[in-house]
Amino acid sequence: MLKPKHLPIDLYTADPSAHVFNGRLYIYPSHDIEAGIPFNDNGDHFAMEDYHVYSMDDINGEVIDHGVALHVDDVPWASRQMWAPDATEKNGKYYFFFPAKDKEGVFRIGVAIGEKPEGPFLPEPTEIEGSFSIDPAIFNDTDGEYYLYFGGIWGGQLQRWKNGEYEEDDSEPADHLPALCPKVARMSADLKSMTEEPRDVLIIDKDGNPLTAGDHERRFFEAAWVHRYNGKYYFSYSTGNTHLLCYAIGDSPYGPFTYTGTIMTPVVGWTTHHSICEFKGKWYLFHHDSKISGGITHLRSMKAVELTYREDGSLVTIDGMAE
Ligand code: FUB
Repeated sequence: MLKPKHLPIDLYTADPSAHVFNGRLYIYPSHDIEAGIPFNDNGDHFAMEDYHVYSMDDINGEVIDHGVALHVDDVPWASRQMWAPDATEKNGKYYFFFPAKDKEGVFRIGVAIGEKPEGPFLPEPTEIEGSFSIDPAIFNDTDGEYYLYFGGIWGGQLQRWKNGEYEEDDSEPADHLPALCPKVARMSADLKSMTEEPRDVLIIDKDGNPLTAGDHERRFFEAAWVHRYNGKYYFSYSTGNTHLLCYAIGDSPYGPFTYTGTIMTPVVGWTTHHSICEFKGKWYLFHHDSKISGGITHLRSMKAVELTYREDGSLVTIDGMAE
């Protein structure tokens, strides 16, 4: 599979986070719906209400839809906009991390726990204390520690936290200043809380300088993901308004990460969001585009494509429009 392929499913799905549990591939996407809300830069038209989990025993095999794993109505603290989720396993339990707006319209991150990888998941009564913004990605390191990455600018509200607390000020740093950083925190043993104040995930250029806010082709926008390859940590993300999936490489889950290149060029649709996962000895990029809906930006469909590493650990760039 060297060109991106849509996964054969009925619903509109996006932001696919893929993991292998018990030898089977599980995908945790957003479930896109048409809620009739006009497009705006805040992303209000992404008005998702629930999550389905998918699984497959082979990358070209049948994709099972396991039905609704969590609905916004079952989350006591959440009001709307169930955006990009992720999941992990610990000691035979499954932990589903998801963002949603709270009753005040502020994005927070919650966790819901289940006995099976496909859910259903029972949400904790409150959001993860100290969490904010969107796009949680939970990374299980080889030493048994778990790290939560999150953040997204514009509609994801990361810029509203630039002074350490929530402010209704959407201004971003001036173009020549360091870009806003995604966040990371080590999780507690029960995976229900962060053990520390979220830290900045610093993305630097080859000279060691932080990427600047004006560097829209390379700076972080949303869709954090971390995977390990040959002992290195790969931090990958979307550049948002320039529609690229990029990656940066580091020696620690905390970073800093050195910007390395583009994983995928723009797809059909405004957003691009992905995960990277090894399955049966091959590496895959899971992502989405809006081709099937005819370009409707909030009605997206998940795709998968095999990734190729070069000997130096860099990734071959994939053409997001190829099929
Ligand atoms: O799916 C809603 C939002 O769109 C996600 O949280 C972002 O990463 C973007 O894909």
